[in-house]
Amino acid sequence: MRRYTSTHWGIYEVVGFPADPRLAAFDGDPDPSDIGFSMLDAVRRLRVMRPSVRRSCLEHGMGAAPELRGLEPFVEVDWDTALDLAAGALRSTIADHGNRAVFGGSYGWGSAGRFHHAQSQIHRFLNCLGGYVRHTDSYSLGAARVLMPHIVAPMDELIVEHTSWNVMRDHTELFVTFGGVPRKNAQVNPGGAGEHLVRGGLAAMARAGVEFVNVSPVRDDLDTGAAFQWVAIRPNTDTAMMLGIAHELHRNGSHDRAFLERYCVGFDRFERYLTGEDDGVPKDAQWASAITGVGPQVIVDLAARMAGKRTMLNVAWSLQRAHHGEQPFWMLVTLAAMLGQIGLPGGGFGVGYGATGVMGNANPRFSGPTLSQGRGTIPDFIPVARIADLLERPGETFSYNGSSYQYAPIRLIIWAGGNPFHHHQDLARLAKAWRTVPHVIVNEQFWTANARMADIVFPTTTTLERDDVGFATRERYMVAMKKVIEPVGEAKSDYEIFSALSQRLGVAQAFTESRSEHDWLRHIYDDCRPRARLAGIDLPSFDDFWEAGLIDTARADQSLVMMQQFRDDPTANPLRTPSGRIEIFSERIAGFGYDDCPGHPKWMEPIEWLGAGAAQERPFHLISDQPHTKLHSQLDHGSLSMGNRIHGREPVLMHHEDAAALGIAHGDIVRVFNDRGSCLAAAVLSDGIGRGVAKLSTGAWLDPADWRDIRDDKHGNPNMVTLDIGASALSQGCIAQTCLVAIEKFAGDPPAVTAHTLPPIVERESRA
Ligand SMILES: Nc1nc2c(c(=O)[nH]1)N[C@H]1C(S)=C(S)[C@@H](COP(=O)(O)OP(=O)(O)OC[C@H]3O[C@@H](n4cnc5c(=O)[nH]c(N)nc54)[C@H](O)[C@@H]3O)O[C@H]1N2
Ligand SMILES: Nc1nc2c(c(=O)[nH]1)N[C@H]1C(S)=C(S)[C@@H](COP(=O)(O)OP(=O)(O)OC[C@H]3O[C@@H](n4cnc5c(=O)[nH]c(N)nc54)[C@H](O)[C@@H]3O)O[C@H]1N2
Ligand SMILES: [Mo]
Repeated sequence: MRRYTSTHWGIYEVVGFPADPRLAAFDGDPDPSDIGFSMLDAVRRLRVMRPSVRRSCLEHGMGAAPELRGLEPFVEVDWDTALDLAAGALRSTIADHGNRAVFGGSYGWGSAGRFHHAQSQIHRFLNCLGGYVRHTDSYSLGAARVLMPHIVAPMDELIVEHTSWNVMRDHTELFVTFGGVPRKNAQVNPGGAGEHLVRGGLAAMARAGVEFVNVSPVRDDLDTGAAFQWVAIRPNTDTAMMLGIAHELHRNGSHDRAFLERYCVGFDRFERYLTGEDDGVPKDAQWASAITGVGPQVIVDLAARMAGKRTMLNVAWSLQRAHHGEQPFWMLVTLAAMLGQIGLPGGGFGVGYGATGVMGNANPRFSGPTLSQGRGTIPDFIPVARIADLLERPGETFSYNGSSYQYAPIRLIIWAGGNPFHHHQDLARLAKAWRTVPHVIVNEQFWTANARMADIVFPTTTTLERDDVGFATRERYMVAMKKVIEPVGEAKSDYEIFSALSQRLGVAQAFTESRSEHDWLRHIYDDCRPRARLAGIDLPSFDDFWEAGLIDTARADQSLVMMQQFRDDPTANPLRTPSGRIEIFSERIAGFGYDDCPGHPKWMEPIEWLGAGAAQERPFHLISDQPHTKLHSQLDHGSLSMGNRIHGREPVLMHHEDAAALGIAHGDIVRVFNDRGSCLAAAVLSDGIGRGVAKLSTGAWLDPADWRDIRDDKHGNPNMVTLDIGASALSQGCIAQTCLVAIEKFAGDPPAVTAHTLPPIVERESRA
């Protein structure tokens, strides 16, 4: 009987179990990801071995000297001691300050299994205690998640309804993407990638003669296996380029008036802006060229080709992780509406082909097994990327999606399955705010910066150390995820940890419902069988599933065309927007009165960009994209990720002429900096990146030169320099891609990289 495990980056077969377990590619996957092969070599290194408590908390009581977080040794204790301390801090915080004082947002991409899903576990636990301050939206799609339901459809709906690869192969003639179709990103899918289709999908389209155009500061984020046109755009200016194309279509009368009338509202209002009737500035190709750095003729040509061909437009999610990040998404939909091909096979738009694996995948859709998170009574929340504001500004008001809210006064942070010292922007600011909160409790597997900045660290098992069920909608396979190795050290699962805490806090029954881990796996599996049946899938009994190891839900002849039903009959199948149609002008958004997100798509200068005056002192626009060798900061110390390092540092991609002007050679260590902070990285030179652009992938574990004043990183963590403000008052989304920096060659001997070392730990044995 074959044995499998499943991860966000794919399914792997476990061979050699139990004597010498190894992970092998799953033979049902046409393009397996290499990321998984470093799981076993990384799993025993840098682990949190035993429950660990920051020294002051043990010596002087919980809450002592929070300003010393990250500076003091950890003292290993037994499970009961650590659990009692954590339960005590939760109990007294809630008793004295209420559940509003507990931040359990706990964002992040913890492991893929559906039961040991850290977010579900922690939210369920905190809801059993009465509630907590939660987060909404994601770092991934902060601006788009808020915008898109107003103007077309919720992102979650669009994501799983993308026109499938086979349809694009047969019908698309021109595929124009803003930000590539990065296959490196399509390795990953939240909850599990079953079938990696992006490489094959792109290659089949190229073989069928589809023309590709990649509008991106980086050439190689598209790989079709054939030649394509690269348009090196200035970062964060895509809205202007799309406006230039729209203006050209309009000038020639080649926009589809019938489509705009039947399926959209508000084109007339937008038209006044486009033509300059509103503000005296026609948004023509010349105008767009001055902003984007793309030649006017390129824009004019592209407009003509789009109008004459079956055209699919696409945007990378990164475009909306930027200041005014709503605008490129809104403008993309507007441009597609002007072309009038939405709902036709191979035409229309995509919002993120390649951002993860699922877009374009037509396997059956149903929600798989899930653990109920329950319900608390605390209404407070933050848009996820407003964490530093929350900690710095209790009681202050923030705007979000048409309303005003207040930041709750947080006194306890509890985190499982995410790493804010990886994911958040302007980490110097976050670290300062973090050191003012009385209590921080973290479940972690590895000694990441998030673990180091905690008071109590509970050692947590990895996927490889427990049984689970894997499934993600449209990803084809339901996987019996079987334990591969015994827990490392004294690690326990999040479920066991929260069960033990709930026991101490008097809510064990509510949290566990008296179920063991295996009772739960069976329960959540059985619970999803009726939903699967509605999607035409007859799942076998749990025992048969567990025995088989894997279920294939694929059906023959699967294909999808996004928004086809709406096109066929917009009256019978209206959109869930206020008008039931595509909103090129949104009365609702206009009514919110936000200057930074008006009623129709509009070019507004980002706070930092290459067109701004500040670009003279900080001449590079830094793109911090997703790493191809890992998922965020996970497996940073694995062999795949380490193999990509130069002198131990993360590579930063620069144009060779920019580097030459600064006396920087390939492989040199450089300092990337601005007034927020700095990091060291290793220069990699190329002609496949725009002038004035630098690209430093995320994921290098934070490695401060000085933990007392976290400002300068030695390893290549771009969030030392990124900017921490909201995309707009509408969404408050993360704007990691809006960031100017200076770069210089590092003079002298670079400091040693220490990211992958343990913090000072007083071992339990040595104390006994
Ligand atoms: N500059 C910049 N910053 C960015 C981005 C960017 O483009 N540029 N992208 C942003 C985006 S889109 C995202 S989604 C975020 C991602 O940010 P995160 O999701 O926070 O990053 P990860 O490194 O995946 O963190 C997951 C953590 O959970 C731990 N973990 C894994 N499994 C388990 C488990 O079962 N239990 C527990 N308790 N822990 C577990 C891992 O060890 C790891 O430390 O980063 C954001 N940050
Ligand atoms: N291997 C791997 N895959 C991942 C992840 C990972 O950590 N590792 N993370 C996953 C997650 S959580 C998410 S949210 C998705 C994110 O998916 P995306 O947001 O799409 O990913 P990025 O890699 O940040 O950016 C994609 C491309 O956009 C380009 N780009 C950046 N700024 C601009 C711009 O202003 N204009 C244009 N035209 N292009 C621009 C960059 O050159 C980059 O190559 O990836 C997912 N996939
Ligand atoms: Mo993300």
